[in-house]
Amino acid sequence: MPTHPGSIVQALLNAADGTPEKPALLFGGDTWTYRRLLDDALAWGRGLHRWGLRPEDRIALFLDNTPTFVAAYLGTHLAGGIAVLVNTQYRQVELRHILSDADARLCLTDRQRLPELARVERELPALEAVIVTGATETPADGPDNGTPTVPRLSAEEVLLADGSGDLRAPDPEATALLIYTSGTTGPSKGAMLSHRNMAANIAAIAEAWRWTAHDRLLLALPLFHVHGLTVGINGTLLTGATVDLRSRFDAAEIYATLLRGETTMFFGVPTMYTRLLAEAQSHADRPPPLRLYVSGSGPLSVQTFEEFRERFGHPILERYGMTETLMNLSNPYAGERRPGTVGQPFPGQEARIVDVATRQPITDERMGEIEVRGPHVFKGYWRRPDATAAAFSADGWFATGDLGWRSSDGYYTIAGRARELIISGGYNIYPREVEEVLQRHPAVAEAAVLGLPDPDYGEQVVAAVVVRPDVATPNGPAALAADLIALCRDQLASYKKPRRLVFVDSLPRNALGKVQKHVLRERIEQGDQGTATGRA
Ligand code: MCA
Ligand code: AMP
Repeated sequence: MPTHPGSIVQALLNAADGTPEKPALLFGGDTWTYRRLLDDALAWGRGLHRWGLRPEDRIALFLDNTPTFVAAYLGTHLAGGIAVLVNTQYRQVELRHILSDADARLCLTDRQRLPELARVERELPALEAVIVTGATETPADGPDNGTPTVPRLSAEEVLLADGSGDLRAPDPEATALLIYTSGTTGPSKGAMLSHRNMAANIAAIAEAWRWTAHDRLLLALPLFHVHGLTVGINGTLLTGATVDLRSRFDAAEIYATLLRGETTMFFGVPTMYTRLLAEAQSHADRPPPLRLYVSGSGPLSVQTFEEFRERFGHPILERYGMTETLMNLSNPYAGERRPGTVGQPFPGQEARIVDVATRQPITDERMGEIEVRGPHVFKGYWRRPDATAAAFSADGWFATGDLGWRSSDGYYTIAGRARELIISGGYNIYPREVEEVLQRHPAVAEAAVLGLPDPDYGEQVVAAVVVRPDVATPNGPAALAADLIALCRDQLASYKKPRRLVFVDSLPRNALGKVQKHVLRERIEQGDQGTATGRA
């Protein structure tokens, strides 16, 4: 089992001690050496402690990729707190649920996100203050532009607070992160990841991918999900390497950086690779070889793998992870990277395939559900002992909900999902959540949401809607479709909105009354649905 320092904060302390002047983080033309990053993290830790953050208090991080995000994440841990990661696209429905379920006492956000938070703050009794980055003045930014119900603090106020505070590397068993992940039933649940989970997983990854202090990772993944944060940032800090962090993915900008030749590693979701391939078409030059390109968060098609190998001269290393378990399986660094597969367990971690009904292990080449076990697997769901118990077997195997098989030479293939889940550009969308919002509209009798293939995002959200016969829709179906899509955008993260909306007379149901999505899918694909209207 790979050795690890017990927490990412301890890794930072080690790197700042050993190589204080080495660049840890590059962002917007500025450099954070390990010493500077540690100073910033300590300033956040002291400021939060001074404010009154107690061990295990939750602070929501609702902001874009910035050095402030990284320093506040580490500072939260130095102060003993738990960081709650919040996707910056989240809107009312997600924010209300996550911040109230987590009982977050603090939320760190930026000016751009503040109005969305203001819409729900009255419904968050545990929220005591909002820390706003990058702002010195405080205009009226409360609900409806009125007076805020929750006090605003500028980041400067927090950081300049004269705090001393008892800062130290956290207990490895303490919860470090709370990340909300949805299920097919019930509201989304907070997955509790400990410091040890993160440190053990990244040590295994670093060993498998031969990540060293000489690496420079180009990172354009959002930090509010585990791919960007617990692989990209944690790996850099563990190995004492450098990360070139971008606020967002822009194919032209990434391509230009790759051409400069300073990058040694790039991590992305499949959509980023198809966009880099498209970008390559307008360039005569190819980037010099990188040590490693990695893809994950959704299936990488064999076609993209092959095209990338041809044009960039590199077989992308595909790996498989999950919020609850961090990274599970990986194609080999040195051996064959087999397209369409996600490889084998990381060092010190286990995986197996079980029969979906009996939960007993089955033989190679047979399809079942993937289960995993090891130091990387989370502690459980926040305040949901029932859901935690249901997810684990008596001897500690975690059921992933992903279907697949293992080849006789040990490569795992993911073939489907036991739960309803759409993965669009690496973001997860649970149909139920979108269906619930659509059903709130007075003209909707019922709605069913499913994922159909999309050349850019892998899958796209499609909704089938049955209109109530007794409600007039005077402006016609196109206007209603636009209204419904607007409703989803108002309530939910924009990437969850239906890209296509079709009106149907009824939803196909089985004898038990359950919607038969496979039948609906076939009908929509064959185009034999009545009026296919809205597109977004
Ligand atoms: C943005 N939009 C999307 C998506 N992203 N729609 C569908 N699917 C998406 N993934 C919408 C926006 O809401 C917006 O809509 C419009 O597209 C343009 O937004 P823009 O920011 O320009 O988006 P983009 O350039 O198309 O973004 C594509 C992207 C991004 C760069 C691939 O989606 C992304 O960064 N994905 C990475 C997600 C990730 O890190 N996943 C890891 C989760 P409008 O204009 O209408 O508002 S961790 C995980 O899954 C596990 C554990 C693992 O194994 O890693
Ligand atoms: P999340 O709930 O955001 O943690 O997403 C985890 C899910 O993403 C997994 O359960 C898989 O369904 C999917 N996933 C992650 N990596 C891959 C991959 N390489 N291939 C296929 N699916 C993947």
